[in-house]
Amino acid sequence: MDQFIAKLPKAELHLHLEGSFEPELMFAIARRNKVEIPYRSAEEVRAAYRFANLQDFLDIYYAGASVLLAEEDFFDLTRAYLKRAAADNVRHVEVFFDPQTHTDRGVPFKTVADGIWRALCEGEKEFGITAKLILSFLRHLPEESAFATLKQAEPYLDRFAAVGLDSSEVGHPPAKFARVFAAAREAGLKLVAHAGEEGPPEYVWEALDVLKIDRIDHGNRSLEDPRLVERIVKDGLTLTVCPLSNLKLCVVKDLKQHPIKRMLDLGLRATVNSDDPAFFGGYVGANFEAIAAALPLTREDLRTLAANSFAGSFLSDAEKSAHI
Ligand code: ES4
Ligand code: ZN
Repeated sequence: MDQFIAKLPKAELHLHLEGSFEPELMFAIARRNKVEIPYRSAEEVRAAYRFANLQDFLDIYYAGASVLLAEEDFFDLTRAYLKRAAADNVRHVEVFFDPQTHTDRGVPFKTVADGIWRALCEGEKEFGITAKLILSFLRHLPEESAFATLKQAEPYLDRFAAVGLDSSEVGHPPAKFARVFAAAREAGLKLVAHAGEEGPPEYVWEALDVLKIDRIDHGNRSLEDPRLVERIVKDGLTLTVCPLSNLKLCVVKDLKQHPIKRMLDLGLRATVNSDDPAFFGGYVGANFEAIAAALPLTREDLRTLAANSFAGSFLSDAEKSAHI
């Protein structure tokens, strides 16, 4: 089965670049930037990656990202991800970055955007991976901060396919960002949002009805509401599901209870993604392998999941047919 999975051409639609920051690279960049990190080895860092919930993880994720300072750092981070994704036969990626995590520390937006963009352009030639970039707003910060970020992005709008919404979900419902999402739509961007990871089905409804998103990140808790499932199926929206993330953040107790098979059976367009692979123990190939081992997925199901990732991407129809 793992051979079969390895050979499937895949797209990855839910990946936080800051979440692909492997401890070895973190140490190398910290040394280069003369920044102290409170661990002695990569093994010690990995041993600290035990999370009871999303917030537990986010605290460590933001601490790790704080060693990123120069354009070259963002380039190295992005290049390392693309190289690793290519090894899993990933052909197309739509990746998130969190500008506020960096601009709030005094790193200029341009430094972040230029480093990532250069790596994506070079990666297309070197690894044959096409890429789109999603600017993600931090939902624990006020909407004004998201507006300021969108303003900073204006000179680079042609580099961004979409805006997203991530970070602490509960207590920060989608409607908090209604106006900035409307402005992003006006600027020609697609819209995605994390919804129903820890938050209730009502947050997914709000992401659909108030934000008018084009794709749902996670969406697990949608299954608690049959009317919501019906709506998502009717609209043909894609869910970017992240099995190992769900396990490590205790969204599911055990992968045997993971809802991805049920999602497919309900007619939902589910995809498999790695979210923050450096923190959750595996890239997209490992996520496929883990669900294939835990659930009664057929080869046809696995083929469907991989095909869904291209169908649910923001590639044009012509670009999609070039990939499949
Ligand atoms: C995230 Cl798993 C997850 N959920 C919400 N926000 C995030 N940022 C990075 N990973
Ligand atoms: Zn995520």
